[in-house]
Parts: sequence; structure tokens; C-alpha cells
Amino acid sequence: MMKKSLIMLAAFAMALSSMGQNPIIRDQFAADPTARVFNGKVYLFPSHDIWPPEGQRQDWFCMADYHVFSSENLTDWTDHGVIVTQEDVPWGNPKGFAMWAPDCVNKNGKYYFYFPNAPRDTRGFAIGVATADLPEGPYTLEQTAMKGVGGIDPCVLLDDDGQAYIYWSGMGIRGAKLKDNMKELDGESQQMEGLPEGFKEGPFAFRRGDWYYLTFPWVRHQNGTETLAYAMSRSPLGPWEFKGVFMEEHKNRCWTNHHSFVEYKGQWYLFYHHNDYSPRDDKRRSARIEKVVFHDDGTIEPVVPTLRGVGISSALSCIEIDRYSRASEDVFLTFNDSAQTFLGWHVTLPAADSWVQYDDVDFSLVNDAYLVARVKADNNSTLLVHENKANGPVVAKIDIKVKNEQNARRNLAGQWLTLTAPLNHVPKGICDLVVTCQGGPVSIDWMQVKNRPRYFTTATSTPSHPDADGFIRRWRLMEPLPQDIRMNTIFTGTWLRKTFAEVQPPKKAKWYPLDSETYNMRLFHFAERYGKQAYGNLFWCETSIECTADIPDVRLAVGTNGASMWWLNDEEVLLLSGDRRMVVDDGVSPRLTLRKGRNTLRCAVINGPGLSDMCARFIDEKGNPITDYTIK
Ligand code: FUB
Repeated sequence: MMKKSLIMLAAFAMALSSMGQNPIIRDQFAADPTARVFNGKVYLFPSHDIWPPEGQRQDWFCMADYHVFSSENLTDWTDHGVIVTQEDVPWGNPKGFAMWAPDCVNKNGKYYFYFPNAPRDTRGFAIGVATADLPEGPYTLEQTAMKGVGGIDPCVLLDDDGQAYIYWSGMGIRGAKLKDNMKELDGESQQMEGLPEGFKEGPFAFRRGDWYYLTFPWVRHQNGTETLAYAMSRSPLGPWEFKGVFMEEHKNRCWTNHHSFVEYKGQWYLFYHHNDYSPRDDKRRSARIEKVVFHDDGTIEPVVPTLRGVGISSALSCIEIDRYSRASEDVFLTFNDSAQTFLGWHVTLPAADSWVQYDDVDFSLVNDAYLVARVKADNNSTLLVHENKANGPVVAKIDIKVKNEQNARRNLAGQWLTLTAPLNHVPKGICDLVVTCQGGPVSIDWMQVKNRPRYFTTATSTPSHPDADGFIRRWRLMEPLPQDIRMNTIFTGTWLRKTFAEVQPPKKAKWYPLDSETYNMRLFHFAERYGKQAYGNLFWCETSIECTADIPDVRLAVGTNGASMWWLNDEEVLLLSGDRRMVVDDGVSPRLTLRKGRNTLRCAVINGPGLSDMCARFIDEKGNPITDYTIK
């Protein structure tokens, strides 16, 4: 076992939180991504680009170790830590910094990790093997490099009949059979025939149905950069029929691209890389994913690189709208902090006809919700979020007011603001979001839909209990009776008794059996939820308390906003008069007995201009909560 395996185990628990967008690894560079499905998960074996230490060529690739990552949903990636380092390779140069594109395959329960590395005694590259019982290691390194393989970017194809083939790049792309031990070539390697002229590297070979694919980064023009191209064959070592480019050169001239294909849960994906977090240096790259479509004849539909990547984003998650699917041409990205690029970007919509589209947002868990967005504008502007099309239904509209006097005084023009807006329209299920603006330019960092707290759920027939502090959270609440009360100073004892006697629950009133999520019943939320005014109401509330034996010498302790009156088994036990705030145990009754069997506790809470809520519990002589009864 290598000494680094302990580090690996320590890092196991570190889960990367991501939102299913590109780049997928956001706390380090992860280039040359080889993805493999093992044990129902996708494992990612990338190269680990780093900034070159002093003494190393500053404008060149630099890698000293390998990490492995895994994911079950392609959106949340776990970093299992370092599996191989340059210091541990017995035949390697411990200061080679040349741990280029690797691969890993599973044969008969053993994991074989293939990696290029600088040898200790010669120039150039050799390819090493390390084995493990689990994809995340620990890996045991072979003492020598593979014989007969001089080059970089190993890739292994395990055919359906159990035969393995290895491909690599070194003066073109070569391939060979592997022996059963997976560590030695079985015969001579051969040049892969049928591929186009021009620089090629990074082979990734795979089988889909009866077709073998040899896919590779390819420089098609002189002074060009890498495309991703492919050839097909009916046999694993060719000859190959060249089929063309499936991903164009990166527009910013990032020189390399490097990729792998994987089928996961019935969908094919392309893993590839771009220098997203290192815009001025294309040797520090980050892994991305896009979906892949194969035509009926086996050819590959060209893949368009996006920052949106794959996966469905919950509307309730933080949506990094700057990692969009498509946008109008004038839209541009800016790093949030150019000194810390891993903090990502924000997007700017310069004009009224600018738009940004973000695909696959799931609204199915959205109910009573609002939108929160981090936005910035120099002028009063409006941000519009539409369903599916730029002229589709408006999901939410956020007004960015930066020129009003208050903001001007606080110098908020052009500052980031976190603003909220109600949802005008809740899309059903999964839809695309299209963001436009009026009065731009507007910059957006992220947006998120938030469900309002529910406060109540409908009570079931399963009995409930007082909470640990004795508070009764299950009540039947009558729909509120609106009252025209200007001032709560009228709440004298005489007025309350008279009013509660006169405004009894109407026969046809609706009652709602509810459990409260908090110790206090937020009566004003209850009123709002059922479409009533939040202020100026009388609420009737009742609950049933079941005791297995008499509980003598208890006191009812309540707090209400505002005044209230309380009855236990139809006897008045407490009156809170005056303009009250809700304070725990604000009023305490004389000694009472909770009878064996059913007890009915009722109250009426009344409020004028304030927001009503109430809490109630029974306490013993020492003020301790009584909790040994059930509530039905
Ligand atoms: O990462 C170093 C090299 O860059 C890889 O081995 C090539 O495929 C290219 O991506």
C-alpha cells in the first residue's frame, strides 16, 4: 500500500457541492477526464493540473498526482483524494510533473489504473500501471513501466469477450492487445490505420453495439487547436473509417481538448475539458460534461460545449444562471473575482433584446414560493424570468431600483443587491428558463426559488403529543372572523367577555385541524393562507387532550397577541386582557385538574392592528412542562 493512501482515506469524506453545471470540479483543476461506470457510480479519473512550482517551465503542463472523484447523479462529485503521486512511482522521476491523461478499467473485480509519467532515467514518457480492489484505491504500483508502450494518454477497451486492448498516443495513435494480466502487451503494437493527417493524441476507444469507436483530439488546420474527432470500425484495432469532428475547436484557442465517453443510466455522455478557470493559461483545465446523441447509423451528433452541462436543476437550488445553455450574442461573462477564478462568474445582459436560456429546471417541489436573485444594475431596470421562451409566461419579475433617493444616499448604484419577487406563474414540472431585461444592462450572479415556510400541516388521525417544552402544537382553528378594531386598548375584561359571548363560532364555519411547525400557532399566517386579512381578526381555537389518569394541580400557561380568553371543559379558566404581545407563559391559570379521558381546551384570540399568534401549555407547581398526554 502506498504512503499516500492515508491521505486518500482522509480526503474521502470531502464532498464537492456542485449544481450540475460545467465545470464539474470547482475547487481544483481537473483535466483529461476519463469517466468510467463502476458499481453503479460514475468515477472520474482526470489529470490534476497545478500551477508550476519554481524551476518548472511556467507555460507548460504540470501535474504531480492523481485524484479520483465519483458521482451518482453527475452533479454532486465526491473527491476521494490522491491515489497516485509522482514520488511514489518506483520507476518515475519524482520531480517529473508529467502525470498526464490516465485511464482505469475493472477486470474481474480488480481495478487497473494506467497513467503516463516521466521515467527516472530516460527522457520522454512511459506508461505505468497500479492496481486496487476498489476504484478509489488504495492502489499498488508496479515496479516497472509497461514494456513496448512509449507515449502518453493510455486508454483501455475491454471487449465483450474479455479481451483487453490498449491505445496510446506517440507518433500517431497506436494500439495493442493486452495479456490477461492487463499489465503486458500481448504481441506487437500497431499504428491505427485510417485516421486523418494532422496531430492526434488522447485516444479514447469504446464499443457501442457492433461498432468500435476510436475518438481522439485532432488538429485539423495548420496552426490550429484541437477538435474532437472520431473513426469507426467493426473490429477493435481497425482499420478505421474516419467520420469527422464531433466537437469544434474551443473558440478561445485553448489548445487542448481531451475526452471520454460513458453510458450511464441509459444516456451517453461526453466528458471533455476547457480552460474555464484559467483564461490566460490554457494548460490549467477543467472537466465538463455534455449529453451525446448517436444517430441510427452509429455516427455521433456534433456536441456543442456549454457551461450548463448536464443534469436537472431544482428550481429550489441556487441556479448559476451564468452557466447557461444558450444566450444572445451580446451577453458576456465576468469573473466574480479575477484573482479567485474558482468563485465563478456573473452574466451581463447588455440590452433589452439580450437573453440567457438555462435548460431543465424542475419546479415540481415549488408551491407557495418567491424568487431571490443576486443582481446588479446601474439604472432602474427590470429582470424578467420567462418559462421556455423569451416571450413565454413571466415566472417572476424583479425590479432593480438603484436611482431612488435612499439607494443613491447609500451609494447602491452598480452594487450587488439580493432582491426578491413573488412568482407570477409556477411552471409545471421541468422547463427551461429564459431571462431577459428591460432598461439594462443587468448583471446576474444567481437565482433561486424559495418556498415560503408552511408553518402548518394538516393534522392526521395519528395522535400528537405536546413538544418537549409542553407546548400544544395541534389545534382545530376556525376560519378567522374579521373585526373592525382600530385600537387594542378596548380589550377590557368586560368588553372581551361580551364580545366572545356574542361572536360565537357560526354553525357553518369551517374548521381546520392543523399541526404547527413552531411552538406558537401563527394565526396571522393561517388567516393569510386561507385568503383572509392578516390583521383584525377573531380566532376560535380548540383541541382535545386525552389523559390516561387524572393530572391534578396543573396550570394552563399561555401567551397571545393580542387579548384572549380560555376555557377548559367549558369552564372559563383564564383571561388575557389589554394590548398583549405573545410572550411565553404571559398568563397562568389557577390550579386545574386534567381529567382522565378527554378534556377540551378552547380559546378565543382577538386582535386589531397586530399580527395574531398564540402558544399554550400546561405546567406543574414548579413550572415544569406537563407532557404525558396525547392530543387528538
Ligand atoms: O494533459 C496533458 C496532455 O494534454 C494530455 O495528455 C493530452 O491529451 C492533452 O490534453
